[in-house]
Amino acid sequence: MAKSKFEYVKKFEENDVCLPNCWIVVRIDGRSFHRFSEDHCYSKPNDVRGLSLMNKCAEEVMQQFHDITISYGESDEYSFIFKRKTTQFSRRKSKLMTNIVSLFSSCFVFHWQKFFPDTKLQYPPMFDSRVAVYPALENIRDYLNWRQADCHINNLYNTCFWTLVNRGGLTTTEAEKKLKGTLSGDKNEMLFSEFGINYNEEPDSFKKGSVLIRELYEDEVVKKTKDGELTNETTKRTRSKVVLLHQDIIGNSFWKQHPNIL
Ligand SMILES: Nc1nc2c(ncn2[C@@H]2O[C@H](COP(=O)(O)OP(=O)(O)O)[C@@H](O)[C@H]2O)c(=O)[nH]1
Ligand SMILES: [Mg+2]
Repeated sequence: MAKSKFEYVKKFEENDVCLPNCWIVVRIDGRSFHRFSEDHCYSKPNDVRGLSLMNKCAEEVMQQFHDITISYGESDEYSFIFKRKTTQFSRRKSKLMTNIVSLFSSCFVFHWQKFFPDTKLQYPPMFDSRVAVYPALENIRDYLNWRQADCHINNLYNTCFWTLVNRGGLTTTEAEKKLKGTLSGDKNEMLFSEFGINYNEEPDSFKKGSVLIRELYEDEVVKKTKDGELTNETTKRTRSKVVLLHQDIIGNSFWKQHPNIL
């Protein structure tokens, strides 16, 4: 087809191909979810319905994009890690981040009612997304460590904060003041001595966040003839499914158990 004289405008587009041989991370994050969670009566500090909806959306993203080998979610964010050699969208950053964030957002709305049957969605939620590329195993491991450490720090703080408010009768300002400058040991101690809460016994889904990986399993299927007719013989087929875990990914044991993820 002949090119129009306007075609030159394409040259103004930026080249945004991600560096080769690097892990590509796409992280999405809810916009103003502090307000969104208030407006939709999320329970504090963790709303199981909200977290489960986030996990469902991430699972759908992984079902659509097979080169994502692991995803990690906490609060209103999710990180998706593409394998090093992915050629998805020719590794174009804008294609990767926009397709993932738009699929995630539409799934969030699409599945809302299943997870919040008694709460009307008040307005369309928004998510941002960004891309980072990591060249070394140490860096991508540290990226995931960073997010899981963030989950731990926030969850410990929020558990203390809401226990002081809901059970200790403090105002939010008083609770904030009481927690200012405390270390994690102080917070554990406060929960235990003042409220009899052993932080270690809190659910792993809150303490560790959510990890989605693919697990291989064998499936037996009936063999077909060349013409597509069923026979009496069966054959084994390896398939994969996305599984949800709430485990520590900072230590080495998870990675020893799943050596092919990164
Ligand atoms: N009550 C409640 N709030 C949540 C939950 N998950 C996320 N949030 C809120 O979402 C915010 C997410 O943090 P951040 O992205 O930094 O804030 P944002 O700019 O308001 O989206 C948290 O600070 C909480 O206020 C939840 O399970 N329960
Ligand atoms: Mg947010």
